[in-house]
Amino acid sequence: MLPTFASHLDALGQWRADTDAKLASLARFAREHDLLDDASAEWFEAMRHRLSGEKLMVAFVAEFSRGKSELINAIFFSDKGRRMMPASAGRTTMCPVELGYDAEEPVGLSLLPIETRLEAASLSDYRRHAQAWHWIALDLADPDAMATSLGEVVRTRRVSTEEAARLGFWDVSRPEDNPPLQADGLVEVPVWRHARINLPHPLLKRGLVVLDTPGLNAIGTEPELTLGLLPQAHATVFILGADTGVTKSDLAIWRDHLSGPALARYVALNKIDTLVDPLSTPAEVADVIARQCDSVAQTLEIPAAHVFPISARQALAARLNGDEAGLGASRLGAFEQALSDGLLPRRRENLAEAAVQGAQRFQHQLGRRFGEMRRLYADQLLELRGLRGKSTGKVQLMLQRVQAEATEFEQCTARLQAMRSVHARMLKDVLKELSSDRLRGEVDVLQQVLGGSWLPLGARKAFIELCGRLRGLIEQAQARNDEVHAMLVASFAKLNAEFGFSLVAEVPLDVRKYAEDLNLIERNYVQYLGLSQAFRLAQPGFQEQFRRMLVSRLRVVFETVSNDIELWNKTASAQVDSQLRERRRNFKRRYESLDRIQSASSELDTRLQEVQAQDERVLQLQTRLATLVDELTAQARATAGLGEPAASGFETASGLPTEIEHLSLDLNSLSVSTAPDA
Ligand SMILES: Nc1nc2c(ncn2[C@@H]2O[C@H](COP(=O)(O)OP(=O)(O)OP(=O)(O)O)[C@@H](O)[C@H]2O)c(=O)[nH]1
Ligand SMILES: [Mg+2]
Repeated sequence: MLPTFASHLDALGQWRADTDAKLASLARFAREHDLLDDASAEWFEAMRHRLSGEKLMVAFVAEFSRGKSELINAIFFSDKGRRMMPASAGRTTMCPVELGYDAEEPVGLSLLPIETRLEAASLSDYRRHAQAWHWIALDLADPDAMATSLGEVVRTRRVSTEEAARLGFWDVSRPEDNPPLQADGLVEVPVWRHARINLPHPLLKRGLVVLDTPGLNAIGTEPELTLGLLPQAHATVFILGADTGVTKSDLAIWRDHLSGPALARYVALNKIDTLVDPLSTPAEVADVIARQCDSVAQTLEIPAAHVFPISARQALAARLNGDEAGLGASRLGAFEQALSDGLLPRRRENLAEAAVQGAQRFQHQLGRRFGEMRRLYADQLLELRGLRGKSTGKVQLMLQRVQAEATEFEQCTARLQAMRSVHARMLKDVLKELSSDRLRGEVDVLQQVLGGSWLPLGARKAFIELCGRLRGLIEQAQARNDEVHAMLVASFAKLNAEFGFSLVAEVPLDVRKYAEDLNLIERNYVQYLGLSQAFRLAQPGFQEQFRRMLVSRLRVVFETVSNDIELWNKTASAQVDSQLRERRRNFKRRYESLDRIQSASSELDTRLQEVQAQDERVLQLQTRLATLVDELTAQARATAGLGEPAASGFETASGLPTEIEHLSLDLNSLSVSTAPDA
């Protein structure tokens, strides 16, 4: 019984490997024929890294005991022959649990002690400090032992209310959210702050990262989860219980954490097995389920088709027992299908378009270069043919002419030098305002304005102002890069006219689109600052965490902008370098040809043939390049087994087509331990 989501993710993984192989052939071809400039090499590497390493994060979010962990078991772990994640009555997941696979790290469970909350460092800081984590090896051959180890994620410890308060689990001003006080005056708090499971599960190996969360409305929720992890998930699954319907706290979680427009949201109405009533016919039960879905949809203000009735427990049991009928009754299939359709094709499409567009840009760039080479060969052929039947004196004259031309041409070097230094200076100006120092400075201004008192209203206003200033920085970078573009257009025109170059300025770069990423961060944080939970910002430790987290998220955006700008500018100067090299090579070749012809007139035909052969070789390269790019395009756009992107179905980030792509950058750095420093 092949789980649907699993098999689709597998198909996507295969597609990624195949597409990467095509990209690798293209890169190899370019390198072997000395056609790969630095900027293109960088692009190939980054694209291949994305294809092989990009993560897809699905977060499961809900109030306590709605069945998040059980659903994860049913979708991802039914092959283990038993329940892996603790999900039975009274076994509450106490910390966010991230399941993923990183081949560089050993298989096991890493646990970050809750006491680290007393330090200012953020979760992303800790990701880079292996020694801060408690590590437990997992024995893949022993599912029972593994399940026991995974039981760590529900472990609690009893502490005094003072300590609970320091750790962020107790607040006298919000008694309704506090954990129950026990007879001895102690309260239970989680032992761990965060858990990471590194497991070579086929799906996780394919780049899936699953995030299981503890009930979110609890007082102890990490801001990092709300602000760092959830907004970066490619999809969130919000789970409700058919036995409870939409409770007040379900609704609060939905509004506070899931109403952002950026996430692909899935709503599962779990535990439909509890609606089975021996006194009703199956049709009557189905009707009750349908009516409950309608009412959920109304309350959450989403279309009824977006609510999926399921029974996670029934699905898990059915998969463990190979019970087709039970699996059918659990209705998990339809939900998994929707999850695959809504998520994976879009994922593939984003990657495919990035790969195809990049390859086509590369082809175009080389096409120009090939054109230039062929133009020079044509000139040379003309020159050589003109020598037929001419005296050695004439050849001598020609030699002198080539020499004179070469000398004249070399005058361009001073001009190129001047252009390069102007370009470098302008580029430095563009990048200056995007540095992480500048960014940190801006965030510090926010802190100064607030002066330690992060009252929700003030914080919100100051934060919105900060985002405004940051958007200004991107706008300014855009304007300055436009100036670079104008400078290049003008300089290229002059160089082409005076020195016979055929330089073409790239199409202007657009970094304005990244302001959309800032908007997204702004929306998430503003939402958080407006939350009832913002009271937590009053605690000094959290403030520092908040700041670091903010800086690290903003930095991903700014680094993406800087990288784009650098790559664009590198591509522009690479063109100049390659044409300069080609021209010099050409002078040398012409000179050598004439020189040989001068000493033996029989050489003329040989030289003509040589130049012709060189020209043919360029043609062959061009054909080969076109074939490789076509093959890559065909592979990248092949949808066999992967399905088309869901037409509408979900509220995905369709309004912001580049968003998922950019976000995945942070995801990458999140799930391997190289998250940016704050
Ligand atoms: N009847 C029924 N019970 C279910 C179903 N799914 C989960 N449960 C039960 O509901 C309880 C809570 O499930 P969990 O998966 O632990 O819930 P959770 O959302 O992870 O809860 P927390 O970790 O506390 O946030 C457990 O006893 C499950 O066995 C279901 O489809 N039907
Ligand atoms: Mg759980």
